[in-house]
Amino acid sequence: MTEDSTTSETLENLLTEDRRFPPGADFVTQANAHAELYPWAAADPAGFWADQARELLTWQQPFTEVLDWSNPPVARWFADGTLNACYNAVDRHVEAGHGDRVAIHFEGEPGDTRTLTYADLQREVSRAANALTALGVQTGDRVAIYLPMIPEAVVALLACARIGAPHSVVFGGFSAEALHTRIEDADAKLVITADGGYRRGAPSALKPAVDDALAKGPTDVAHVLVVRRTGQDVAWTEGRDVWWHDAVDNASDQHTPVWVEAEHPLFILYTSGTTGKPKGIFHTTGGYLAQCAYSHLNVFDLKPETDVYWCTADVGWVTGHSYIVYGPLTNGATQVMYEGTPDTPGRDRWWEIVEKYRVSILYTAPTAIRTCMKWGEEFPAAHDLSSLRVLGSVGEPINPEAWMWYRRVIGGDRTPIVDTWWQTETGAIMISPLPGVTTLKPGSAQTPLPGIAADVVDDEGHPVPNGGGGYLVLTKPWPAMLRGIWGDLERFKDTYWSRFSGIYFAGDGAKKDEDGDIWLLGRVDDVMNVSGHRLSTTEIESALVSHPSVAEAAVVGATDETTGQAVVAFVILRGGNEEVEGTVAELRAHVAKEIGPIAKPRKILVVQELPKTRSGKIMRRLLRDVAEHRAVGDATTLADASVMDLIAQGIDKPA
Ligand code: 6R9
Repeated sequence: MTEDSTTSETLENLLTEDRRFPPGADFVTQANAHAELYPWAAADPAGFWADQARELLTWQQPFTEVLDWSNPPVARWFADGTLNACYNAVDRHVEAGHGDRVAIHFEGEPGDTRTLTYADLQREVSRAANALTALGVQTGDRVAIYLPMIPEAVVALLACARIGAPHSVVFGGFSAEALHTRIEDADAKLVITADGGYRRGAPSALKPAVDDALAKGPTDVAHVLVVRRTGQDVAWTEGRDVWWHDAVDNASDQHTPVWVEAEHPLFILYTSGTTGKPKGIFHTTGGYLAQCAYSHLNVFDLKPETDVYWCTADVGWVTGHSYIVYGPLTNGATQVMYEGTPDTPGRDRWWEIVEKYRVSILYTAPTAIRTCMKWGEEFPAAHDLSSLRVLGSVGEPINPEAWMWYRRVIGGDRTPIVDTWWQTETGAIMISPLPGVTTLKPGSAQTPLPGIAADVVDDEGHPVPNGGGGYLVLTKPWPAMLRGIWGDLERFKDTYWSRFSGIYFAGDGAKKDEDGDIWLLGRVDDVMNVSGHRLSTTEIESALVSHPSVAEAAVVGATDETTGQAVVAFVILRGGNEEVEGTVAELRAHVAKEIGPIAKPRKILVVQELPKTRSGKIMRRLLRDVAEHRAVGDATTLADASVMDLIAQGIDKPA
């Protein structure tokens, strides 16, 4: 199925994984989810989703249509209903008498804290919505958001939703260049940023990247709204830049939400594809919100009155959108939000936070779990983690050993673990065990959620039998599905709907075990997954080639114990190929500047030639063998077979 030679080894390992964890009797009796959801949803998916949307959301005008799939692949869900996402996430909880419930326990990296109740949040989002309107943002206008993990990030997203202005959040780890292309692609009218945020014990600046991004070429941005977080000096453009505390704090805390149609765009979020140009995945309001709320409630077994939920993702990723902002708040949850890194000031910072707030549901990524494994058990062991009752994993396949460690060391051998598979494109969780229902298998996401139809197919698009491997596909539309790629309907069709006719191609390899449970095996395209962040090989290659000293570049994702994959680049330098002192460091910095520090190659090898087929295609499979220190696989289709020997000799030189 894939040209990745590690896949067969992974398959072998997973096939021998036979540990099982049935739900505990105590958990079952109190669980939100129950086994009957599966047959109910399968018998009448549309009716099932309509019930979820009615029960979990408040509609201004109730919908009468459920799904319109008459013009695939663009779905319309609940299309004649109207609602507001911010009203659902905030106001209605206050109206129901829960205004005093804590929405956010904020923990800054330096140790400062803030508590926002739902009533506080309602005042804040109302002020921010009024401020945005006063700055000329209208329903339908796009707003770019480039913020650290501070409460204003949540407020900013919700304020946009409140006035029906789709937000486009750009992760703070992206460069000015990346920010510029995203602002331009979405024609954003306004940017919300901060002077900076705290990371690894020091203030790290954000505003300069916005200034640089806007200096790169004309945009539609009329204003930049700046939150003061660190107090560091910032350059100021009079007339364009506005302090958040001037505009928002002085605005009225009364604001009527703008009711929008269910299919009104809620946000755009850029993600790496197989080409150099990031895709602006866009989501609409009603279906997205319904599936976020439904999945959050059932997958995490949320009890809004008693649970303290914590998702460690950044709002700059889809996990932050769906499982910090829209899912938990729509469900009226109390959550923890943490600004910084897990090892500041010490390697027990997360566990200190769990103990301090009595966190009961923790949602994080395998790369973080593996990092904690490496640091050692003494850090979590120093804290009381007995409040935890559900653990979640997202972003990449979780290997069984990390799963077992997570359960034993963090979950006290007691908590269910939900391994949740989904994507920016799917909007919400698609495949996951249900706690209290599913007998868990370490390393497997197992079962499509009730209401979701997924399968594993072969090259021809035929479902594989149990025990077989192939490509993961989604065979029926789902409420939170992307409605397209911003401004590029053709690319949307090409990327997801042309590989197999009429069904959604996810880009992941998967296998079905003897019980029909699904095991995810990683990407089958040119997308890498580094610490759960999606990066495109092509995008990094074009960044490298944009440097004057690089003639050619090939990038691969090499297996890495901690980060899942690591970026390894092979470059041919211009003019004689003499490796100039400092070139490698300069190239790494260049990639950071072009895309962002997260895309920096771990290793760059200067080579004389790249392995190519006679038709000129770079054989990345062979480069991956080299990067992973394996014997180089079948090289018979190479135009020049000696190339690989030369490259292999260079791999062990320090980068
Ligand atoms: C939510 C998110 C999506 C890609 C996806 C897949 C990988 C995510 C996973 C998983 C195995 C899981 N992925 N969850 N692989 N098991 N539980 O991460 O969205 O950033 O768009 O990445 O991440 O490869 O295709 P996104």
